Amino acid sequence: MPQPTLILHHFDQSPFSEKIRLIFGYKKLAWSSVRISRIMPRPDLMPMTGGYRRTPTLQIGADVYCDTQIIIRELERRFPTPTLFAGGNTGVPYALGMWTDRSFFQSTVNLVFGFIGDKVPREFIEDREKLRGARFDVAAMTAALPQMRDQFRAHANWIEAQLGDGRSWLLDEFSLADINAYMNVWYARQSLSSLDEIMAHLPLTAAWEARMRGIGHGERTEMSSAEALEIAARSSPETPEAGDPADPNGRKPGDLVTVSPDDYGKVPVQGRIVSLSAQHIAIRRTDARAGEVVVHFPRAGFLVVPA
Ligand SMILES: N[C@@H](CCC(=O)N[C@@H](CS)C(=O)NCC(=O)O)C(=O)O
Repeated sequence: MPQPTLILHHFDQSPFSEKIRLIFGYKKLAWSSVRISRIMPRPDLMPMTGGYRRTPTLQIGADVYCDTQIIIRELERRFPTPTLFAGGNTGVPYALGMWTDRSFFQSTVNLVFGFIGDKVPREFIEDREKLRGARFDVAAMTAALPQMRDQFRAHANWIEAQLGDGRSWLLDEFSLADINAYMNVWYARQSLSSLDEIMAHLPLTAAWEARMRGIGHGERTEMSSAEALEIAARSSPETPEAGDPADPNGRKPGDLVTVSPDDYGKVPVQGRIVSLSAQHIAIRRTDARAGEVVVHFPRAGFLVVPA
């Protein structure tokens, strides 16, 4: 079977997108890149996601995957070799995402924007204030720069400690744990000319960073957002209906629900459940421009509410 067209809606500076680009590299996949704007609006993407606005989103035909956790799950399901979960490490790499994507990431964001300071464009600040529902106070981040350096170093030092016995990767073999943790170092590297001052004291992490960079991004081709939307409109979702007899709330296919992130970018997306489990929920919705789509979300970090 030919590989389905994997369409990543992303922007080049996005650290969460870098995770997925690296997985394309590791799994040697060809993919289509739709470059979206760093700030809203994204008029060709919202018809597909139903309002979910965080970056990246993976589209396969009329199936749309929101959040890196569910994108990774789907890529591993479709392309299991080489695996991201070697040596029986099937739970911990995901669980580590709650460290790398939340507290470690927050320290990195504060460090990066504190460093960039008053060069951050006004429109970007306003956009991220809407995203977070809170002030994006660059002046406060700049004032807290010494503390943020400490925080970033403390998190990065856990990578250094883990590599301390001479291993190449965080677990026994290369895994999602490396991708998740690396995102933060990659992000700091893009924006922080002074990162080397911190990394000079983390030599194992610096060598690991170089190994990670060497993985590459697979085979990338550019696609327009209009073409991606057109692909969704002329495709049918391929997600089969599947209930979860163990669902603790008795949710089932056909139920009308909203799904939203529990931390930021909390836009509720409404649809009818197609498939669900402890780790995923897929909902069907119809849009005038995208047609019928199925939108997929993770469960950890997302709230499902009857609509
Ligand atoms: N938990 C999400 C977080 C994604 C995230 O925060 N992405 C950033 C960009 S790297 C974002 O959405 N920024 C706001 C935006 O792009 O609208 C995931 O794993 O995909």
